[in-house]
Parts: sequence; structure tokens; C-alpha cells
Amino acid sequence: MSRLVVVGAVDRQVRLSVADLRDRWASRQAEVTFVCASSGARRHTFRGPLLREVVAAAGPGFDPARRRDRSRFLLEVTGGDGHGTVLSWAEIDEDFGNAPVLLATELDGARLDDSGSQLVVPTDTCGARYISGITRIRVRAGLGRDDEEPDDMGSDGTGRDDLDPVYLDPDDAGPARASTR
Ligand SMILES: Nc1nc2c(c(=O)[nH]1)N[C@H]1C(S)=C(S)[C@@H](COP(=O)(O)O)O[C@H]1N2
Ligand SMILES: [Mo]
Repeated sequence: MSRLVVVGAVDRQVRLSVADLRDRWASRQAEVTFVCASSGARRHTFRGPLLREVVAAAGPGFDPARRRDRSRFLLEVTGGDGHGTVLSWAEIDEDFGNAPVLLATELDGARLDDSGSQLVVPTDTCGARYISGITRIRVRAGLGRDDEEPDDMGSDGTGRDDLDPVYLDPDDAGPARASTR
């Protein structure tokens, strides 16, 4: 049985099976369409709890009463294969983006108990953030306040005090790169 952990800037780390996700929170349904740049369009029906409700249970290290404090936080979501992605807390916060992002327990009617939960980002039209087989959600206090990462930037914040400033002409930005994933 597959489990995920919620770690990082939280009051208490939690370890949850897909059955826990199904039993402890209200489930929502989402019918989504996304396109993978390498393998085309997908249409799926997912069920599962809201990501924000599950993470809230671990006690993210912000002051819940302060929107500005909440707006600095990030969530890293990683699958068992190492593929991962980042969301901002503000994307899913009701007072900001209010995106109904789910931790799916069910995909097209089949339970995900063995394979693990899948991230469902109904507001994304690209499939890359639909992380499957989730093993870890790491909460990060953004903007360098996280004591997990040393601040080694230079005095101007760029870390490159020796360089002249470069002014970019937006028309000169070069050809857009085609993505493959
Ligand atoms: N764990 C994990 N999740 C992942 C990926 C991955 O490589 N590893 N690829 C992503 C990409 S790029 C897409 S398009 C979708 C593909 O979903 P599918 O399995 O329905 O094709 O899964 C996403 N979730
Ligand atoms: Mo993709």
C-alpha cells in the first residue's frame, strides 16, 4: 500500500495512505482535460480531497489569519519516480487563486490505493503537474526565510556583484522554445 508524507515547514509531519485520504476528508470530483506535449490529450475523472485541507491538517508554519503570511508559502509535490512540481499556497488558498487542486484517491472509477495518490490541477491545461504516485509533499516558507537553505546571495541580491547590468529588449528575447513534455 502506497503512502505519502507531509513534511517541511509544518507543525507535525503526517503519513497518509490513500485510504486515509479517502476516509478522513470530504471527497470532490473533478472532470479534467489536459494535454501532454509528447503524448497528446487526456480526459479523466478524478475523486479525492482538496490538497489545501490535507496540508492544513499538518499545520503549515504560517499565521492562518494573515493572508500576506500565507502568500509566501510553497508546496513541493514529488512522485516515487522523483518527478515533482511546485505550487504556491496562494494558488489553492480560498482568498487567492482558490484552485480546487485535489489529491486523487480514484482515477476513472479505479482506486489508487496501490499506485498512490495523484495531484489534480484542474486549472492546468498541461499535464506535467498531475504528479502520480505521490510520496512526499514538502511545505516551504518561501522568499529565503526557510532556514533549510542558506542565503548566499551578494549584496544586490543577484549574487553577481561583478557584472554590469543587462537590459533586455522584449523583441530580442529569441525564439520561444518548444517544450517536449
Ligand atoms: N510521478 C510522475 N507523475 C507524472 C509524470 C511523471 O513523469 N512522473 N509525468 C507528468 C506528465 S508530463 C503528464 S502529461 C501526465 C501524463 O498523465 P497520463 O499518465 O494520463 O498520461 O502525468 C504527469 N505526472
Ligand atoms: Mo506531459
